[in-house]
Amino acid sequence: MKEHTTGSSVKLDKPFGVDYDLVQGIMKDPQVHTIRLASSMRGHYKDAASLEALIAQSDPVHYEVFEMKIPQEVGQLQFCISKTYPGTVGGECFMTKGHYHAVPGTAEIYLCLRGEGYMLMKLPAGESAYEKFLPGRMCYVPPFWGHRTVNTGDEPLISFCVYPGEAGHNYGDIEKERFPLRVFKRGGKVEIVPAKAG
Ligand code: PAN
Ligand code: ZN
Repeated sequence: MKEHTTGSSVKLDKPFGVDYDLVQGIMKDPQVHTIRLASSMRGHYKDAASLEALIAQSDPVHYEVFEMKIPQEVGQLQFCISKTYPGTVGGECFMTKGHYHAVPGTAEIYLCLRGEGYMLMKLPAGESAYEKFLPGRMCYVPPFWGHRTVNTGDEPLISFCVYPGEAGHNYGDIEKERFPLRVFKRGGKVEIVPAKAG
């Protein structure tokens, strides 16, 4: 992962505005810009050998997140642009790592601006769900549901996300449990399959 803090001097204790480039799917002056490469996705794809080949070849960007440094406090709202690139690893579509919120009873809204794909979701007890991402479609992730974005298209999948200030992120639990569903694209056909069968 590459993460850097930009020089944005916006003060967050007073009302402020943020500019977006909705064509490129970027926040123009973010305070935090996170870039996750293929090499930060080890352990997430079914075909580990294909991932290693991709890392050796070019280690492409999987996704980027653009954020402001909103205090992690009750009453605040976190928001970001999440941009997942197109591509596959052994036929499995590029995706985000996925997480639960560290404060698990906090929901999230994803409004899809561009691209297409799915939000994969799961509860700690194992129940899973998915929602289609298309421009103009919003996905509501209820409290307690882990969530991961998957790009099934040929262009970046871009969403604007909003969630409670205190939510935080818990990557460890879902990494151990694994998502019950995987999304593949072979010969242009998208398939959502149980992870065991994938
Ligand atoms: C999003 C995600 C973003 C990147 O802002 O953080 O899509 O995915 P990972 O955090 O799983 O790497 C969000 O759900 N925030 O809570
Ligand atoms: Zn989240």
